[in-house]
Amino acid sequence: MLYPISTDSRVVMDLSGVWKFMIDDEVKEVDVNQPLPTGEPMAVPASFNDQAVSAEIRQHSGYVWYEREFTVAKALRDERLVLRFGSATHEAWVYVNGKLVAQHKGGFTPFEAEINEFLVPGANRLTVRVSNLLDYTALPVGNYSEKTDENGKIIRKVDENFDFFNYAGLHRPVKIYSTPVNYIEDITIVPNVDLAANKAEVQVSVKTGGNFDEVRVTILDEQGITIAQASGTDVNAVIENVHLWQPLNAYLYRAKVEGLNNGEVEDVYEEQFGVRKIEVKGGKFLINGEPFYFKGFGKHEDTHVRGRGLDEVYNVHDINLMKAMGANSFRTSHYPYSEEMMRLCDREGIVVIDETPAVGLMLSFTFDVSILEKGDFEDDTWEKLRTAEAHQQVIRELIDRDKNHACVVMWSIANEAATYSKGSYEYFEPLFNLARELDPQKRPCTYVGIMMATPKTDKCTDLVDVIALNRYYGWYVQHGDLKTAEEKTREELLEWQEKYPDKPIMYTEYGADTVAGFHSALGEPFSEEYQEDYYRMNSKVFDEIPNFVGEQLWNFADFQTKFGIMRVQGNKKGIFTRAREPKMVVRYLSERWNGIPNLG
Ligand code: BDP
Repeated sequence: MLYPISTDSRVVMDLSGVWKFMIDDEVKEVDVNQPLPTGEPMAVPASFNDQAVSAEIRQHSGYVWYEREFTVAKALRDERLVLRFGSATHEAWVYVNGKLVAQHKGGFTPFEAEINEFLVPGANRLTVRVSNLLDYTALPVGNYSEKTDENGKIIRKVDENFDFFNYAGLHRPVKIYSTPVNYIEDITIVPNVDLAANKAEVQVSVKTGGNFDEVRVTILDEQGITIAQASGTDVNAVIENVHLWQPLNAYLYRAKVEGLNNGEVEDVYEEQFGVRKIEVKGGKFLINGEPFYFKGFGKHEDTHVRGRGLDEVYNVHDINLMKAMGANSFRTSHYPYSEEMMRLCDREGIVVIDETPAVGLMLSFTFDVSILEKGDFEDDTWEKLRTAEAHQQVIRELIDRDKNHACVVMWSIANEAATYSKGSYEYFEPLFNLARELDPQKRPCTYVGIMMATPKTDKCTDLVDVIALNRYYGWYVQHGDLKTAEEKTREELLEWQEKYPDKPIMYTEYGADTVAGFHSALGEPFSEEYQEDYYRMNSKVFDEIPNFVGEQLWNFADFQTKFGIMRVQGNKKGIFTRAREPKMVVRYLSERWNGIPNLG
């Protein structure tokens, strides 16, 4: 799916701004043919939860309504008009002038609908019903329950089966874009690099809607100079003396795609792309033929008041903080991030592990690995969960959306699923096959493994290209005892290395909750001293493991979670506060990371 941009043939209208909002009390039926009976303002894009100063809105589980008006200028009304949502979390029903035009489930991927036939001259009413419900069929996985109160009102409840607040609403821009009636529908770009010859063959495939006599593809460099041109919906363009996209040193070409009739250009779209080669070989993760070392983070889309809504100021700032620290990468834990962030990472040379919203696929839990090793552990996760269909859908939608991004070097199919349980291999094998089949660039695939999934207990490691581990030695286990934690860390990493000598190993999470400003002469847990000692201990062990290809810590910044006895206004494992103030450990990590080359 193409990102909406303005070109010589396309216009984009942004519907960001203040909409009307109300909670659906499910008592009185909402009539979509009438304006919503509410005056409550709600800014879009953003989560609805923290904007209103209302516990009822913040904690609401169920349905909410959004509404605004828009007008399409007369000059555009003969064009094809598409209403597009960057995302609606987690399910949306979209009405234009009372008619249902789109419905979409899955809170982190875009969807769109042609709306010409529903429009009237002057003001049009756009009404959206959004559900934030999650259950065992949805991703992320929520524990859902409902009851009826004494007035016959349904009270729904979603208990997050994951460790981040269930922010919801219209999180990403809502836009209307125009195209001519004959239009470019999709573009797929696959660069094949010949490193020795310093050239690339770029396959560009174009999907069109309507009819064109001719489709023309022009490859332009960063200066806008034409490098190659060819006609057809499947072209192969050769770039000699290719300028590679490198980590932290991005170079972006453009594929200008034109659809022509009778020699006239009707539609034009420009897709940026980087040329780079990703390989996993001999226990190394190679970018452009050189071993790459991941330095960076697991993150969240999470800021004050906006919640999970797009915030480009924070996106730019976060990437600048990363660069200042010598970091080069992050994982989109635990859901696809905004398209705007992906485009920024392409531009800035930030390397991204692109994760699906498959989190919470684990219905029972033990930190006692010995029970798992003995085979005594009974777990019916894979019998109870009904997420396979949603999982296939998010893989399809994520790869469809992000397939051309140079920044994406690997797909993460899930975070901390019960890959130690009976039935997990059968669940994941078809999903890995699907991702590998769908990705035109054939990127490596992984899932991010939970602590109890060890070299002895994990049943799915054969499926992954890279062993990605979330480990909390010294925090959730051996809490406060970094000496034993160090031994455990070393022991496990060596075991992985020995069992899978050809697979690269990386940490995708490790961290310690740290209250900013809390200090301890004895380096006690929760203090800034402990956080630093914890990271120093881990670094020491990483440097001993030959196939260790990267460290992405948990978390970039403190973030909001549901209420819980282990959470103090959220998760405090950030190395920055939620406001992006550095904790003490940032100095140590900056020094370390600035001293480790990205490649080589
Ligand atoms: C891991 C999860 C992550 C949590 C983190 C933690 O992947 O979402 O926030 O642990 O507990 O289990 O801090």
